[in-house]
Amino acid sequence: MAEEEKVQHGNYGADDIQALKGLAPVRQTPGMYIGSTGEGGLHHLVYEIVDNAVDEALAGYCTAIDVSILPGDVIRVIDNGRGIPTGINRAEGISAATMVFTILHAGGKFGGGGYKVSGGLHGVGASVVNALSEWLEVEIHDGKNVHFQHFERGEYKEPIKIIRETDHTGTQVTFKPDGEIFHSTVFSYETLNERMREKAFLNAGLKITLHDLRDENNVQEETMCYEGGIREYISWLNKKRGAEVLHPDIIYISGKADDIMVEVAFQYTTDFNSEVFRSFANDIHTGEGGSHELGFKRALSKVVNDFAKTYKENDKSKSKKKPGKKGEEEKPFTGYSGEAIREAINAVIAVKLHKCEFEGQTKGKLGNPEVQPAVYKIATEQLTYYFEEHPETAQIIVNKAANSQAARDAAKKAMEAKRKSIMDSNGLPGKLADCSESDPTHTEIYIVEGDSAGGSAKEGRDRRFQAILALWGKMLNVEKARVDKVYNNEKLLPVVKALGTGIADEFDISKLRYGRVIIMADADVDGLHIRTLMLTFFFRFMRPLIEQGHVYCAQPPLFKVAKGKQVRYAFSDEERDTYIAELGGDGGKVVVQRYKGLGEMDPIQLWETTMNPETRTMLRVSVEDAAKADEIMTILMGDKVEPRREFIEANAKLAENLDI
Ligand code: TTJ
Repeated sequence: MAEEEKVQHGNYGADDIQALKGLAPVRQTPGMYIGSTGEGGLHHLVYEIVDNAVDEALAGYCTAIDVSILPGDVIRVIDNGRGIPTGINRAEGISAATMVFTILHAGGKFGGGGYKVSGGLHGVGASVVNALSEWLEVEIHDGKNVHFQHFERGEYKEPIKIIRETDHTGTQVTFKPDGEIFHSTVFSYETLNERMREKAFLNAGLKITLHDLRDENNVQEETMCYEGGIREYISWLNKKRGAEVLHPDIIYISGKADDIMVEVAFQYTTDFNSEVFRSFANDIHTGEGGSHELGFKRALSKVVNDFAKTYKENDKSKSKKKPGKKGEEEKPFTGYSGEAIREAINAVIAVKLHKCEFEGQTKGKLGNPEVQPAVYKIATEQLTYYFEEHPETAQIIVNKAANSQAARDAAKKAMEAKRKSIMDSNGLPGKLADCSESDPTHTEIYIVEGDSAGGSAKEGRDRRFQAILALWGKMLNVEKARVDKVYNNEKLLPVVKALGTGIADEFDISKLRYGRVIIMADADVDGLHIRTLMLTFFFRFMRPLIEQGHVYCAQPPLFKVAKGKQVRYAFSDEERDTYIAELGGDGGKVVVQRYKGLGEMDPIQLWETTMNPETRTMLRVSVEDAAKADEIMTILMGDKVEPRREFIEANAKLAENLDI
């Protein structure tokens, strides 16, 4: 390979070879470093380079970053910082700049201290971009000379060299993503624009210019610079959403605790029923929230409730002077719920810390536990001060919390009444074909999607101990559902009624009417979708059912392989091929039927293959399985677009079939 070639040329020392070797794994499994080789990964290359320049800005030495998409979808990033150091690194024996582009994780080695945004989410750096580029060129202006180096797929033939003189400082990196690695190498101006704007908001005063120079007849460019930082982000977001504001001032909090830098800006809108939090850690969007969001939410609840309490006390002491009605003893104020307090808020939270830990399915959740108390401390102190200084705004926010709470209490009451009437009627759902036995240690219920499969199951079952519940209608999007919605959903309500346990706080396993709850869905993507929905529902509203091992997935066969009267059912492609060989061994015609759905099986086949306890195989659902389903559901159905996009990119095939 190329590396060995270079050894033969004898141009480099052993150190260089080591450095080159370091990047081979990046090209082998790019997804591990940049998430994917789809559009997300492609654009990630730009962010990775820009982040290095942003770090220089955070260090206080760079004021402007210029990003261009050049013809041929080549990217150029220029900053006006100090320039990457070009001197020889003693440990490695090569230029520090060369190291930045050829050694994994080399970024953090120099210029330590201060906060860094580079090497963030995927923990990679410029070397990864270099490895995944057909070519990359760096020009470093150090105030005297321009240093230049050219790389191809992460490798170099010549060391860094001086090519001319200069009187300014800065770094310029130009690269062309490798078409051998990426599905497409075409950049989206909108995607880059969005991300660069976010960067500009998060780094107040930093000037970022984006140019699209690919088509000289259609040049696009925008300079983004926000002196107000995340405050301006709030007003920009409100404008974009077309949201009206509840109070004129944007509340801004900033400070540093435990070496964590915290900034929060927020404003309430008149968009009730909404709650918008946008959080970032070291400029990385944390779509799943985390410890910084929690810290702020707790602080907000505390301060709003403290003020609400003093307002109430003041009111009381005033009204005491008037003669009060007898028997109208007021209940002590116990505080508004966090949800009520946050209703209609629009908030941006940005923290900067030395080492971020990201968690969750899409690594979109800040894990560092020390961040929560730091944010809480800064936010309670400053919010209290702000409310004292701005009593009109404080009053508006507290009143809004009171109204939100009242609306929620009323909704809850209405829901409670509705739930009572449903549960008291005690009737079983119409679509339930119940079994004759009633001892739950023997009974099982099949939850089947669709009437035709339900029909076959009803006919094929052993009606003594097997009940069938056919589901129909539109499934509720459980992600957005609250408890009250479940009781109103035509698809889930029959399940709740048939199982008899109730849900959520009222779940009572001792009322379970069937020992086994079996989800029977087609072996295709639609079936997968339904299974995911059902498991998510059980996970959220009836978790002990899963924890105690009551939930199963039926395993219907994929193929029927028959020759004359001999029949085999296959549950995988391999099994099918084995049976074809087995039955076809002594000649004769083997017929293979692929089951597209449960409905294609006659009742006897369904009994034999999927429902007969003697012959069937079933998968017992673990809490982990259900949690996985829940996470997938959150991503697919949730409000958060970014994780969904990443998930869809990572599971492009599945998502395509899921039709989302
Ligand atoms: C490191 O500490 C000593 C002074 O220079 C610091 C540094 O590396 N600065 C720096 C890096 N400025 N700009 C970069 C940079 C810019 C781009 C566009 C790409 C890369 C990989 C680094």
